[in-house]
Order: sequence, then C-alpha cells, then structure tokens
Amino acid sequence: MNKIALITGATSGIGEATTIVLAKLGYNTIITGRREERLIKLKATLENEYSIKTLHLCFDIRNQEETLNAINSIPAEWQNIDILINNAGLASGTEKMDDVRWDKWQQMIDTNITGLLFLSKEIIKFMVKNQSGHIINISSIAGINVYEGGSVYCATKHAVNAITQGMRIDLLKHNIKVTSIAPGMVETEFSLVRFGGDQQKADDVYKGVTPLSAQDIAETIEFVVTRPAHVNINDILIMPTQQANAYYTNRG
Ligand code: NDP
Ligand code: 8X3
Repeated sequence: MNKIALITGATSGIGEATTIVLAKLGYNTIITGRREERLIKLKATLENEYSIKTLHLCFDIRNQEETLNAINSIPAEWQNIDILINNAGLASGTEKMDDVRWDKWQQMIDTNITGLLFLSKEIIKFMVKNQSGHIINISSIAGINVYEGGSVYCATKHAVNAITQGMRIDLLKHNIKVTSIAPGMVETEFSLVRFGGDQQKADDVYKGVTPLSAQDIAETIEFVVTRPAHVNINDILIMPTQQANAYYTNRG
C-alpha cells in the first residue's frame, strides 16, 4: 500500500485541490464531505487519472455518531494514515455581536472546532500506533486578526491555532508533525457559503483583487509534506499580494 492521506472537506475548494496534489504525489486518499455525488466524482477522477486508490466517507463532521461510524468503517489496510488535512470548515454570515444568529455561530463552532477535534482524536490513535504522522490544520488570517462581523468565525480559527500548538506539544513524543496553514483570501465556494448562496455578494469579496486560488494552497501543502523527515514547517501565513492582512486590501 502507498502512503495514505485523509482530507476533510474534499468536495470543494482547498480540500479538493489538495487531494489532487497529494494524489499526484502518489498518496492513496481518504476523502470526506457531505456531498456524496462530488466525492464519487472525485474518486473516479483520482483512480482513473492518477492510478491511486481512494476511499470516500460521506458524513457531516458536526455529527459525532456519523463521524465515528465513518472512521470505524475504515478497513485495516487503510488505517496507516500518514497525513491528515483538517480542512473542512466554513464561515456562516457576517452578523455582529449585537445581531445574534445563534444557529450560524453554532454551525461554525461545531464544524471548525468540535468537528476538527472529534475527528482528529480518532485519527491520532492510528498515528500514535504507528509512531508517525503529519497533521495539517487549515487556519486563516482570521486566526490572527478579528474583524467586524467575523467574531465567531475568527474565534474558531483562533481556537484552531491553539489546538495546533497543543497538538504539536502533546504529539511530539509520538513523532507526529503538526503544521498550520493560514491563508488570506482564497477564491473557493467559501464566500458563497458565507453569504448563503448570494453570488453577487460573494463576487464582491474578490472585486479588484487577484485572490489566492485553492491550487496555491494545495501547492503550499505539497511543499510542507515533501520536506525531509527531520524537518517540520510549523506555521505558514499566505496572502494574496494585494492583501496585507484582514483589514488592508489594495483593490487597485
Ligand atoms: P469551500 O466552501 O470551497 O470548502 C469547504 C469544504 O468543507 C467543503 O468540502 C465542505 O464539504 C466541507 N464542509 C463544510 N461543512 C462541513 C460539514 N459540516 N461536514 C463535513 N464537511 C464540511 O471553502 P474553502 O475550500 O475555502 O475552505 C476550506 C478551509 O479553508 C476552511 O476551513 C476555511 O475556513 C479555510 N479558509 C478559507 C479561506 C478562503 O478565503 N477561502 C481563507 C482561510 C481559510 P460539504 O459541503 O460537501 O460537506
Ligand atoms: C477566510 C478569510 O478574510 O474571510 O478565512 O477571514 S477571511
């Protein structure tokens, strides 16, 4: 069996592009997400074009029973997971602290923090058994800056940063590498999801800017996973040239 990578949120954007890059590197892939038709299509592409094996697991990462059933269904020969990409996540809405949308806040917390932790604890068991592995957590500039209307999304990414640091410390003795990738603006389905399907609002986010692409992040992950065994890249902050941070963007 080739090396194995598990990518959460592989149905779109950064997760999908990263899956393809890892397949090109020869990794057999375990791909996850809620939209099964997309997982099936991606599995066919990976197996036909890159001749690697793919296992698709369809579940909502907020649902712990579904997540556990999916992880428990991984056959023994797939359990030696070398790389875990904790990518599934979202921002939902831009409500401010005095304009509460509890359902959206709960969705972000349950997906970006609780879901990431719940799945990680299961995969870490396999990595500890093997005394090797590499966990890559997708954070954000939102894990560094807090901006208006983004408090809860930003809080989730600040939490991802704390979890990353904690994993790095606690898993050190097990020879498990832990990396954080924190992108600025990446044009994916992220803004469409944040604005509840409003394409115009999503397009406006990238007006006058050449944003990062999902491929840019996938290639950054390629660099991270191809370092020698003794090298770990702890943290990468990657921005479009036209964006300084969450507050300053040069729109030409
Ligand atoms: P996309 O919306 O294109 O992809 C998000 C992925 O997450 C999808 O595959 C989706 O799959 C999955 N996902 C969301 N909710 C759930 C859930 N409840 N259960 C299982 N899977 C879920 O956005 P991106 O590719 O941009 O986002 C990927 C990561 O990158 C996120 O963590 C995001 O916060 C982060 N990020 C994005 C930036 C950007 O500007 N785009 C910048 C910085 C960080 P499905 O819907 O099929 O379940
Ligand atoms: C996504 C990028 O700028 O919306 O994490 O926080 S931003």
